[in-house]
Amino acid sequence: METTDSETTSYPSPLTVEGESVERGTSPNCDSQMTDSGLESIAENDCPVLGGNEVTQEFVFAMIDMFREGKNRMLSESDVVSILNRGLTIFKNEPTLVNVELGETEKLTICGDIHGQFFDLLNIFEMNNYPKAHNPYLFNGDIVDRGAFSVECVLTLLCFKILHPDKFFIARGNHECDEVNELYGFSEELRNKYPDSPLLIKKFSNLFNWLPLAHLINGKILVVHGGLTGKKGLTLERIRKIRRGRPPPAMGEMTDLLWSDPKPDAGVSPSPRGSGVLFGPDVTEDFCRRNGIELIIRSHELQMDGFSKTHNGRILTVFSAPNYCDMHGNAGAYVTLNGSNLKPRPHVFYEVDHPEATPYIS
Ligand SMILES: [Mn+2]
Repeated sequence: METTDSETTSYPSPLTVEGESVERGTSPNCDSQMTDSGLESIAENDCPVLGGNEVTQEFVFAMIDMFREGKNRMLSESDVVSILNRGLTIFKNEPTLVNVELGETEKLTICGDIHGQFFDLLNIFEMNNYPKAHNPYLFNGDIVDRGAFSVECVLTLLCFKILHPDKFFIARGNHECDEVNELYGFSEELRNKYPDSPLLIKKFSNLFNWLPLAHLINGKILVVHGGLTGKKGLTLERIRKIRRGRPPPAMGEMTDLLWSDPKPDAGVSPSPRGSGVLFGPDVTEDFCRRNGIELIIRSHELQMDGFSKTHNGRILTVFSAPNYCDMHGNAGAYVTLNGSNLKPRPHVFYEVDHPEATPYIS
């Protein structure tokens, strides 16, 4: 297996997408006037304003550019609520297990944990191109917590979901949950960035409750944040029937999908994480055989090389937060798949600089 990205990488301006450019504003402050056209206000101010307008590519790239400057400037609370409402409508219409059908020539990029590392997220887009209808992505959970830029990460990914609802996918991770966010940073970051909006965390947590739990690529590859369950006889049908719109309960299949990890020896045992289980290669083999699954792609665990294969090649773990928490020295990886052969190809990358900001390490 190839372990490094040998493709030619290019580093386009964040404001340029395939020849379309977005006007930069010049005003250094955020006291923007709402105008009838969102685009006008983007051009007039450095702070993009959505107002009641549609989320457009111009808006999204102006927002990314504002975030990239790293001066902690934020969208207005009402624009965040508007993005959350639009995202919620889309996710409520998606099933618990989303079918992704890749055509012969279509490529899909799968990313693992991002954990608030916004500048590393942008680096992925610069290496692998920004999300577009013909450049679909699947983010496999744990977008928020730990890193200092979770708000930037989650808003960026939600905007791409709104732009390309059928070609951009987000799965729930164990960190897309308000109880976990209270312990690992996202809630605190939100309080710091929106001190006058104490109810925003509830809006985020409601959206998180509706994120799909898993994706099925061409019927052959299951993508899930954590892993399999300790209960016998798990089927795709049972995953499809898991009720969402709620936080993961203390135990059960929903919780296992988000929290479990593979282990080298056979059988199922309690997880040291306190949630989910550890499952052996026999559990994986049995699940794959009974459900016609060739490969499980999951995330959830730090990988020093960004990815690893285990369980006789049936499990591929991908982790996309390089130098996790600014201290682990690990590489990150993302995986690309082509519809013609569904062979996963890992691309390894390293951390980039980010503005001074301390990760949330409890
Ligand atoms: Mn996780």
